[in-house]
Amino acid sequence: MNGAESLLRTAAASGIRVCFANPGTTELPLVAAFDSDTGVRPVLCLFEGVCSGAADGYARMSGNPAMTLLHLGPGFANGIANFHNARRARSAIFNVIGDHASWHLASDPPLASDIASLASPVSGWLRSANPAGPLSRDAAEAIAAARSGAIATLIVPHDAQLQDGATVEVVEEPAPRQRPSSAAIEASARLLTQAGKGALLLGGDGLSERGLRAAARVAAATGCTLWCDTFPARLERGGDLPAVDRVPYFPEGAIEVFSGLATVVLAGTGSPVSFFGYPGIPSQIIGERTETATLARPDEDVGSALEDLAEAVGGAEDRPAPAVSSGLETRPTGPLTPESVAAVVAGVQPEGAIVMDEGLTAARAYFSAAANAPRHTYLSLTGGAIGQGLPCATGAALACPDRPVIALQADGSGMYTLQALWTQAREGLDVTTVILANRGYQILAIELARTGIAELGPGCRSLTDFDPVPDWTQLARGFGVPAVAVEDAEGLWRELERALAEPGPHLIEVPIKERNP
Ligand SMILES: Cc1ncc(C[n+]2csc(CCOP(=O)(O)OP(=O)(O)O)c2C)c(N)n1
Repeated sequence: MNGAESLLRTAAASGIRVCFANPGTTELPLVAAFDSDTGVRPVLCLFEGVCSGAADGYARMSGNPAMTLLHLGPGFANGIANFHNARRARSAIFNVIGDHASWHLASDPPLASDIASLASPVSGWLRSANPAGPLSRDAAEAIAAARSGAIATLIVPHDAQLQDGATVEVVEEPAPRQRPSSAAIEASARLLTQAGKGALLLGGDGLSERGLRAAARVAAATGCTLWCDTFPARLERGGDLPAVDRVPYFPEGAIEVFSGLATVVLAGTGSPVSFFGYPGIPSQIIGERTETATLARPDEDVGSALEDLAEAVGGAEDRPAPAVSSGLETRPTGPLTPESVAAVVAGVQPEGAIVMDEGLTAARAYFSAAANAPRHTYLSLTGGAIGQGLPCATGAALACPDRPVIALQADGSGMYTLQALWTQAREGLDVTTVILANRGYQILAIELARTGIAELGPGCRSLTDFDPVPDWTQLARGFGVPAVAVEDAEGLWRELERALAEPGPHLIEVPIKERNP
């Protein structure tokens, strides 16, 4: 067995099942090793940003590390934006980057670059494998690091892949997550039971079913409100699950939420900060007069911490989900607006759906519209680097082949990584993409208005409007994905039901008229 095969067999022995790949000549021993039935399924993506985003979606939904195989520095660099999002999501990813043979590097061939410098900002663990081996040991250590919620990047020279007499390593089970100290639980209980309004701000595993049910017991006992990160990596929602609200995106709204609170307890997340710095507005959302405590950091056992907190405050049983009304029509007709589209998607989405929301401004009404939808999982853009939605939906569908995936996709962001549609078609994945086609960078128009530029001149328009308008139905068909465009809310309802009933990927283009502010 050569090094390449030992790496793949070590990955398979550690539970890795899928490798999102875009290889080149320096990875060919690894490509050849996929022929020897190692137990890892190779999935070709036609751009590295699809590999990284799909690995993120797969890791979020499977709870298992995803693997990627990428070509030298430039190949990895193409994937960095979605590795950035994955790092913010704390997704477990094992990257393998091929490199030139160690003896060849000194000649500085054209594709040589400083791979470690490119990879280090997004990698929690990084190593260049010793060409003399053993490669499987490096792989095992990388996978162990990934399992702890990191992006682990192993640079593998070509000669390391070819080394003979390699063996398979067994990766040690990761240590269980640390339980928060009793002091943290006591401090949190004290804050939420003292006078004044309190809130529990949840992230990470606090947004799992277990975390949410425990948080609801805390809320029932203390009267605190429940909030989650503005952009959660993974949130279980709907059905009989307790509802949480998202911290508003713009800092003014977020500051207003927290200014009325005497105490805030953080569980699985950090203290919220404004997405951007606006002159005169503080970076920190929670003001100095609000007392805060950290119940559990994201890397700790947040579920146990919330259960211990529920015990400590005497929370007897989980509070039933409060009836939330989005105020939207339940079966809208007529024009396609962010509100009518949100109501249709929330009304049609089936039990068990996974909803990837990179809908940006045009999806603004969806979160509240879906609060009472059947049980589902909500994924969002954790790191703000757009172009994550279509790949992440692709990875989620591979992780959960029995669940329908809906990608609520803004058109501008969708254009970054639309090659994901090809992988969806090739792998026959049940992803229904709803393109929210407002035909411009609407968020930039909103941000310009916030700076006082209400009327966009030709320069601003040329950088924010899409003219000519891309035709998503033709693009999707070109990648092998059946596609339609709809004209009204009834049409969207009908086509969404149809797409969800049929196996395989579909795309629905939804033109949305927005007036620029
Ligand atoms: C990788 C990356 N490049 C650029 C940006 C800046 N950016 C943020 S939103 C946006 C436009 C989004 O347009 P669209 O996806 O159509 O959503 P809309 O604003 O129209 O709702 C851009 C260019 C970014 N966040 N990330």
